[in-house]
Amino acid sequence: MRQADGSVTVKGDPDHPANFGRLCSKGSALGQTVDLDGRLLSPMVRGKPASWEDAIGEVAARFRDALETYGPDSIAFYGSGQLLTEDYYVLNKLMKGFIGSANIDTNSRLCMASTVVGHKRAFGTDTVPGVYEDLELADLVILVGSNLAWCHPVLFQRIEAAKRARPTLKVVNIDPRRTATSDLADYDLRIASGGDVALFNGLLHQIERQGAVDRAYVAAHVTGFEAATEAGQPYDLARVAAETGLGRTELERFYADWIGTERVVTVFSQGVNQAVDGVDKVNAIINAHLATGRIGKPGAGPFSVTGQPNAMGGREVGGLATMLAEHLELGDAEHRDAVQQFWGSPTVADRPGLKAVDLFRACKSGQIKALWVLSTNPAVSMPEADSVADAIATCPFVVVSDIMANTDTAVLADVLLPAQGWGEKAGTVTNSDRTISRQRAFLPAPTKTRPDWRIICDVARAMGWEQEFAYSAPDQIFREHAAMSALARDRGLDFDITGLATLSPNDYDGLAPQRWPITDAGPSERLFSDGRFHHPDGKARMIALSTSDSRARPIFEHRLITGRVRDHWHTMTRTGKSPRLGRHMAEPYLEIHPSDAARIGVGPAELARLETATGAMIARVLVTDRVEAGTIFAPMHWTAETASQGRVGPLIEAAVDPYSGQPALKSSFITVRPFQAQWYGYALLREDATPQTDYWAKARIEGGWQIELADTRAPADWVSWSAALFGGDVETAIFEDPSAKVFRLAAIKDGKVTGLLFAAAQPVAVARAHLVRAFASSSVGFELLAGRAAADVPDGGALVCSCFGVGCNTITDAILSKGLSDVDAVGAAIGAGTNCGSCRPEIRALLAETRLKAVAE
Ligand SMILES: Nc1nc2c(c(=O)[nH]1)N[C@H]1C(S)=C(S)[C@@H](COP(=O)(O)OP(=O)(O)OC[C@H]3O[C@@H](n4cnc5c(=O)[nH]c(N)nc54)[C@H](O)[C@@H]3O)O[C@H]1N2
Ligand SMILES: Nc1nc2c(c(=O)[nH]1)N[C@H]1C(S)=C(S)[C@@H](COP(=O)(O)OP(=O)(O)OC[C@H]3O[C@@H](n4cnc5c(=O)[nH]c(N)nc54)[C@H](O)[C@@H]3O)O[C@H]1N2
Ligand SMILES: [Mo]
Repeated sequence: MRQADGSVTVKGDPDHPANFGRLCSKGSALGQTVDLDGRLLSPMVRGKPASWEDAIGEVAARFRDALETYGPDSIAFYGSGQLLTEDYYVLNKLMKGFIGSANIDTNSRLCMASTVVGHKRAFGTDTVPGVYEDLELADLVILVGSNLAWCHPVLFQRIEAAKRARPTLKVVNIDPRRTATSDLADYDLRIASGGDVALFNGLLHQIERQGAVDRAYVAAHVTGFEAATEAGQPYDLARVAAETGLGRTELERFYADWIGTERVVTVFSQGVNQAVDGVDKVNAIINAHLATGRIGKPGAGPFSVTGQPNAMGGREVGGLATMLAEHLELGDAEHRDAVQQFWGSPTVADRPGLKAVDLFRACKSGQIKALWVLSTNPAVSMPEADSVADAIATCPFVVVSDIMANTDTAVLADVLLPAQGWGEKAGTVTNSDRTISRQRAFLPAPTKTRPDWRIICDVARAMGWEQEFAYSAPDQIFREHAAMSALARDRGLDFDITGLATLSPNDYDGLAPQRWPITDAGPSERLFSDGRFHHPDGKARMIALSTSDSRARPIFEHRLITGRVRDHWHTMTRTGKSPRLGRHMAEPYLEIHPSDAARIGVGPAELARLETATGAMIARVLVTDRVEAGTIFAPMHWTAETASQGRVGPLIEAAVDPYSGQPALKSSFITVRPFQAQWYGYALLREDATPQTDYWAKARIEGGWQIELADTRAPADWVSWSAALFGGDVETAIFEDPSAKVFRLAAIKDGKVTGLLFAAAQPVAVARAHLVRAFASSSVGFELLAGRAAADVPDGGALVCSCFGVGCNTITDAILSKGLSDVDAVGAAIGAGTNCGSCRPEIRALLAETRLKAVAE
């Protein structure tokens, strides 16, 4: 909702079947991320603003030129699960049907590709059998490589509520780390990174040994049972324990729970997909469900949860180099003919195109002459990200469609095309349980921006395909897509939304969320309840699996796991704009076990340098037993825009799963060394600035920026150094307090404090939450240089609840003063944790800590 003052407030839709009106912290802060700051507001050609006509003309001419001179495979598109289905549909149509190559891949290759292949191996189609209600109907929910509390907070809360209502609902969390999700779990299995195939092969072995196979189901609906169980034979407890690092008792308990519970849902995401054996992990999980017939039933089944808003929609329209639209097969000549006829296109790609990692390698080797990147930031999110950035810089012609002007990828482009963002454009998305939802425009779009589908059609038309891309609104594209799904239906596949092929523009606008298949008989529920799958014999396949880690462990001594934090979204191009969201985690960090930290010689809040053969990173040290010794965790979010060396992508060798081509983003080998800082600093600024220090990381705050700093050399002269940071024409006031060993400097302009710097030989200890809050007021004075709150001013402490801006001190005070005993009571008293709920695990930890302290005192 736009307010009278132009700001935006965001509320959930209480009637939506997936979230019933709940939003995550990022959704709730959307109002802070949709302003025009940093937006790309005009087409740009080689750094200069250009008209749409010129920009589109340039793109079409260069693509045509590449096509005619070097052939279709000299062009590549790299898209995103954050495009809408309509955008994706026309992008795929343009590449596969008109340019005639399948060189269109997307960030879904980094996200869902292993699940797609695993599903197809098992079911014959890429189908998520379950529905979200299954998580509530289950008696046992297994989470494998899924930090649901932070990454799918709304689903997390649905399970949490179900467990509250029915405490016998058991949850097991399988992750090498202890995460916020552990909070919900009856127990964790702290599996060794990469141990999942062994664990689930072991489960299959136990299922067979303990007589838990559903023989009738297997006989009627499954092939490959014998081979799969034979491959599972060697995985007795001893072998599984050796490969997973788990104890025998833990394993026995898990196997007994799984085997003994008919209604079991196994949820999985990136801890499974992003591995060299990601597809095998997916099939290892599905094998266990097939052997016991626990699939397609209420509260039972394997359940892949996707990440991006439209990762599923992208799969439906064929937005990967390895598939055709509507779940049809690129490798099947009859499918290709049907597609070509439907589109009335001159050609159709007849072999798979380049998958993400190879696509950027082909940019570097010179095969790709023209590249279009849409709605994704590969210079940050790809493995070997330095080399990917080089490849993009080297490619002769690069177009980037984005909503932001200065992403790490956008700065490498020849042409920038300004897209309309969420809230400005309209279309549809599909979520993890096959529910298609409408996204509606409710914000005025900046005048020179266009929706992605339109930009793509503009280019297609300018390349000469006028008629075939003559859409004037997204509903026209959607109807074509829905009609095209008849091709899949007629070939025995389950993707069928023909029931939506004749929607009027009005019906499309008012389309209520619904799950496919959607035939004339209406939408459907759970799939595979009849035991019929989509291989030619109608049966599902179990896959014979084994394990071997053939990768030699190099000299690098730590295993690096990467992933997400609660309040940031990927490369932060939007969440980085929100002061509220930046406060939970304000800089790149690594989690390291106390024994490793001691051995390497890095202490809490110091900095460390992470290194591999492909790149390096500097990050803040968080000493914690949330990770095992030998394992490091670092988040994926920081970019060259937000930190000096905070990108984790460059460290990651681009090893891929052989079937899916998905990179192993969760297990690299690295070295960790102390970063030898001469000094550390913390600065608050009114204006953005980029310091010349080895380490800096900046985050938005109300009324300015905060920057963490460190360098291997101290400036010769602090005053001129600071003046440069704070913008030249300022006066500086210095407060030296030798006893505190902190150097304090204030920058003053027109009698107002415009910047503060705290510097010290050790990591700077000042009350950041207090400073940030106080700095928001334009009338701040020198008292801030104290670095902490005055005795009579409450210091809320580090931010816990982003939605309502509640800090840890406020929560602890409320717990003590009001005698609060659980998370709901805290919510009722001060609101914290009652919106998105993703901070509930942290509030619970504060409750436990406060209680412990109270007992000790
Ligand atoms: N806050 C937030 N939420 C998000 C996103 C975001 O950027 N920010 N992104 C969205 C997207 S696109 C996605 S794909 C999802 C991802 O959602 P998740 O998959 O839940 O997120 P990750 O943090 O990438 O990884 C999950 C867990 O896998 C564990 N793991 C690592 N290696 C292994 C292993 O070998 N075995 C097992 N069993 N576990 C392992 C990690 O320790 C980590 O806790 O999140 C979505 N939601
Ligand atoms: N190390 C490591 N790397 C990872 C992962 C990991 O776990 N670890 N996870 C991987 C996964 S699962 C994913 S999904 C990827 C995500 O990685 P990316 O897709 O690279 O990250 P985003 O920041 O989501 O990039 C989206 C871009 O689209 C822009 N944008 C937003 N809305 C629109 C729009 O409407 N139109 C257009 N044209 N642009 C828009 C944003 O400004 C931003 O630049 O990262 C992958 N990389
Ligand atoms: Mo993702």
